[in-house]
Amino acid sequence: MRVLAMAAALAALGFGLGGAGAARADDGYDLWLRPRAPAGTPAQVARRGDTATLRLAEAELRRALPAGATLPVVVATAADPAVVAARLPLTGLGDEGYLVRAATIGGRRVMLVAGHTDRGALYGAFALIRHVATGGVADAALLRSAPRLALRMLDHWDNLDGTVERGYAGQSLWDWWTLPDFRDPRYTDYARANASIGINGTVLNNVNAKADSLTAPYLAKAAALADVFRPWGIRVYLSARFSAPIELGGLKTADPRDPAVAGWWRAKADEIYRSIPDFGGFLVKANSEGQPGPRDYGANHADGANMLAAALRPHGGRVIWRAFVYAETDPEDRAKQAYSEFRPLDGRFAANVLVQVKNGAIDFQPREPFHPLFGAMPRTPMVAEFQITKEYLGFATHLAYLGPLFAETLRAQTGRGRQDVADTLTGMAGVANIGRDRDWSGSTFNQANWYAFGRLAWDPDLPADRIAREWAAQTFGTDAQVIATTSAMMAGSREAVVDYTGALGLAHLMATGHHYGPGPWVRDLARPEWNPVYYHRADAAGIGFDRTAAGSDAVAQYAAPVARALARPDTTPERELLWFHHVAWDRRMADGRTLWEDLVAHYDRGVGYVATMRTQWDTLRTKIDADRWTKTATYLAVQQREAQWWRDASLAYWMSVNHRPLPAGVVPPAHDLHWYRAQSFPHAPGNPK
Ligand code: GCW
Repeated sequence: MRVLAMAAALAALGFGLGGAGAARADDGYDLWLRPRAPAGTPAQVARRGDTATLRLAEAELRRALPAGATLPVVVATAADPAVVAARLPLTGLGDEGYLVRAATIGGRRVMLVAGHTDRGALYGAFALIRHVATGGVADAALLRSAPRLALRMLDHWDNLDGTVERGYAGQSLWDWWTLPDFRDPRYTDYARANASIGINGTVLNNVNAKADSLTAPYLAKAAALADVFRPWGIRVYLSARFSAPIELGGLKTADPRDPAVAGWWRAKADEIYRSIPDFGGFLVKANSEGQPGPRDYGANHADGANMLAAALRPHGGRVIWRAFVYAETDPEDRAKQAYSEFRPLDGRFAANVLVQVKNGAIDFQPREPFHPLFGAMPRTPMVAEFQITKEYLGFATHLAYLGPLFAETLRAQTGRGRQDVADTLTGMAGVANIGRDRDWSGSTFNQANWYAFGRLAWDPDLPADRIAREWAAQTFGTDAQVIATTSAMMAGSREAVVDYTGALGLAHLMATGHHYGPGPWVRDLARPEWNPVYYHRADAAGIGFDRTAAGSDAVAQYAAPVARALARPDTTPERELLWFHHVAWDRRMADGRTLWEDLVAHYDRGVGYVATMRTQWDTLRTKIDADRWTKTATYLAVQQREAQWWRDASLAYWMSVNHRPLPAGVVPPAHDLHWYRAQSFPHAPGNPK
């Protein structure tokens, strides 16, 4: 007891933190914000101006910067007379950008942390902290940056009963029951973590929304959270259920063209802004997977979005309308449906509507080609939606660093001039991987996905491996071996998941409902596009979905240069081959092997990568605190078992279809296909009924 208390006291004082060596117990709560100034004389930090946000910036710097390591630091906004007098290059920073550099302010040489707004200064403070925590020399700091994307949002799929759809990090962080009275300090810690990576918006509730979240008691709860988040530069948004005028307002219809419906939403918006003056707006999932929407009344998505937008416009709010639509009545290739429905509406949306498009055309698979809507709606502000929570990449247990996945989409060339996907965006939304687990995200390495999402939303050109190293230094300390090893593990970890779940452009091969584990054999679900066999189309001769002109012609949705390349198997990247083409098992691949041999090799490579990560992690045993080391080691063992399961089950199934032997030397699956098909997981997490 005594020893523990002593250790805790020392930890509280900041001993042993942020540096190499000396590992201490750590439950991961501090995320990447661990570096803390050693006890003793605090760094000199002053503030010019007095807003809640500037005070936070000052406190963060004081907390993190080691004394004497820097010039005295001054936090200020650009309009401060002393900053104006210094004539610094502050133009072009916009509302949220920052400049951090040595300057003479009021006759003193200082490290200035400035922005046009106090939010910019706060981001500058976090940038300086990051600079120092990743080994940068404080006095040499010359940091200047403004976010490329205006909206950098987390979408929580949190339900009012505390469950989280596709959440694997425990219950919802929002304790709706004790709100608005109790403002759990975790809400502040959440906002602080988000501000440190530039997140400026959060959607509190699931897109599969209940109308209740728009009732007065729930609005009061949302308002309490908004109060906590505001000084950190974060606005609150709510998912709105389109049929709320019926459920809450007693109207007979939710038809967006009905004046009574529009009036109900106007009054609702007025009510919301009375308690949340900076409310961000509504996120809407309409006419998708059973959610109500304008199509129920013969109206289109623009009619629905514009009606809500009109209610929010007087208050400066926005509608974020999701393009994730596919209808059971539509026999068209699911990958084509969002484009077919939304592309003709370009130019028809009100100015305060943004269309939110998933990174790929199906659904957050381990790999998807970029969504053809990016670049195809030049008159509509677009938000790219990514899934940070790992619904299809191993839940919380698998180590899969998603920086490369995000970057792959953001930097995909749209085929329109030199434009990449990031160039087409106004915002990025990430489906949060945050819950009430002590470590927030279900594992230490999952925290890196939250971190990478924020960093890329700020600057989509940041290299994913640089983000990984930056995260590792702040999370584990600046020991070179730790950074090199963890970032090497992370680098190929997402590709490993692709390899062991289905490479070469395969997708949607998972088991039903909970989406845990393999189910490539599934063919009995009511809607064709819910079945894995719909996606892989494997038979004795070949495998893959023909999306060329001879098939569904989804390739025609891309700009001409991209469409031309994707029209032929030999000019399609092999990693996307089976997404666009149905090809023979015997097809020769670039490396000379047949497609079947190549696919088998990918499965083995994926499993092998996990085995290597375990060995790499073992080398860090003495360098990382026991808590985080042991949990990660255990999860890696789970991942290896499950990667093997994915590989074995998939191979057993493919062999039952193609009747081909495994290439020489390849280890056969441990069980027969029947065994894999018989596995059932009735209580797998993240799948609330
Ligand atoms: O990926 C699917 C998920 C659903 C989710 C839906 C969506 C919120 O399996 O759980 O519902 O996407 O994005 O709307």
